[in-house]
Amino acid sequence: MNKNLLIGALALVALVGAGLMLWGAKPAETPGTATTPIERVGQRITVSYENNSFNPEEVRVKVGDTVIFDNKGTGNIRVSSDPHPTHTSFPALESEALEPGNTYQLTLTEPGTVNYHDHLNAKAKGKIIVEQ
Ligand SMILES: [Cu+2]
Repeated sequence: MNKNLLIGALALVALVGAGLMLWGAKPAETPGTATTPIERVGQRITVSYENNSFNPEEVRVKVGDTVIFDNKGTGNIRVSSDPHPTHTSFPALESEALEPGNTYQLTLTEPGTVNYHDHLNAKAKGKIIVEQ
């Protein structure tokens, strides 16, 4: 008799315990505290060409970022990788002739350093440092 009572009591405790666990497993609803993972999406970095030079001359970007060359000068430019005039160090960086007001953009997909110049004014130089 006492033994049956004890078993019954234990079963009740177990049931209540399971019920509490289920209750506790319900997600707490706290509006406004939801967090979204912060992901660094591709940034867009602008390099202006003005007064016969690139500004800034050196930019540091991450893989996946896009560099936009903006011709704010008064004549055409052509952005090409070094060395002048063969442009063999980074062939992906090679614009058409850009008239004033036009832009050329390039997305960097690998870490490394890209040296470039204005092919129509090869003294104007610049550098893109791409980090992982
Ligand atoms: Cu050149």
